[in-house]
Amino acid sequence: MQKPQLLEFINRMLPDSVAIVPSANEATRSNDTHYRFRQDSDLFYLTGFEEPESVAVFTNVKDRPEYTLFVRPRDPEREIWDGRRAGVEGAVNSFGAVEAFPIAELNKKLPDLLSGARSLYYRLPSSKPELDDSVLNQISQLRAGIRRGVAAPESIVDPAGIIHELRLIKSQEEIRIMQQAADIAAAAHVEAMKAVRPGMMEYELEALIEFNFRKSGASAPAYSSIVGGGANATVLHYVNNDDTLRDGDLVLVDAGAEYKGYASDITRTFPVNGRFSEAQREIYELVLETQVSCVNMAQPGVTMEELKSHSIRMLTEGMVRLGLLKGETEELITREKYKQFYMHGLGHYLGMDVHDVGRYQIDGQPRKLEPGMVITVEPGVYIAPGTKDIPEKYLGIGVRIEDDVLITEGGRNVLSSKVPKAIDEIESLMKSR
Ligand SMILES: [Mn+2]
Repeated sequence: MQKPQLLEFINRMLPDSVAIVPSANEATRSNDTHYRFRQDSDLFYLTGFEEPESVAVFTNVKDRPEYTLFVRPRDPEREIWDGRRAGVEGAVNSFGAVEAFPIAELNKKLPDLLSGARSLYYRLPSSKPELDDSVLNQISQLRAGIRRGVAAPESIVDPAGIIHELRLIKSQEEIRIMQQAADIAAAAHVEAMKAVRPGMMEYELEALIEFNFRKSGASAPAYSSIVGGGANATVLHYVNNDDTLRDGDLVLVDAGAEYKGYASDITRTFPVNGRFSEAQREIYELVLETQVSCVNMAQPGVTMEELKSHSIRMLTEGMVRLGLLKGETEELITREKYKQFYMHGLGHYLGMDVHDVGRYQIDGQPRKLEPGMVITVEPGVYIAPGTKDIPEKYLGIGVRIEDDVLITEGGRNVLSSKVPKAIDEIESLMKSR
């Protein structure tokens, strides 16, 4: 079966062009053991093919759209160790390639594939230096034959220009999968809220969340899960998760699942003992109001920049109100004083990659949101212990709230809405446990 996006990609290629898209490489974890293989998102998007040591070649030469896969051949001996391979037969029968060859034959076939192509789509450098060498070598050989009438590609174009724009706008099928990825993560966050107790370790909560991901069929967390209790929540990339969760502290959980190649990315912050303190409530309400306001603003025509500016304004006003910042809001914004407590962006594109591809600017201007884009909205306030000249009650509080938001014709659809974020909803869920 050929994916619809594969035909769309070939259609958008220049006439008389060839595209070469390689697989990801296996990554060593230590010595002779590997991380679980994850396919290159572009290749997976176009073909659905999930094996390493593969290369897809797309041709649009003389208006003949074709798709050839180079793959690891079947090998009963190796398959005992590493698992089943589709082989050249499977590449044709299950993945819609018009032709397929063993990967070892790629170099031999390159002259045929490239001859007659006026443009070559190839990302330089790719993940495979030896493939870069073969491709460039092949082009120089074709050029050497130009006087004999051989045609060599005149331009080498990064295929990401087409593929990443396609990936940015999600199809109905992709949206369906992303909703499932969000549902899986939302359910895991709910389980974490129900299970957390003072004295638990952060990694126990991490394990519970990731158990729920896998139990629901997710292939893995979409990124390293963050479970930060108390002041650990003020460390943005806290991933060790090896501290004790203490009575009276909040815990920040940033965890998303990868399902059928697509990511979810959800953050919730909730009290370890089930009740927000006054000070925690004040910071949390500020972040929540800002987050809800930004989510409600997200719709076609609005830019990520506008959403971010809106979050900066609301958070800065709130920081003044709470005594975290002193001075005029305008000036605090201009001088970026809010960055002491809100130092990251408001959100990002979400898709196969958790920080998904697609341009944020077009011709130097912020790009407008369009139906089919999925973004995250994730403002936060982080008050590091030891911060001077602020009310002491806020020290060590870190709050972030993050949802996955699909932009629709009429506005938006919050994919991650199945996990509560209002204080009374969180407290009543935690009370019922
Ligand atoms: Mn995120």
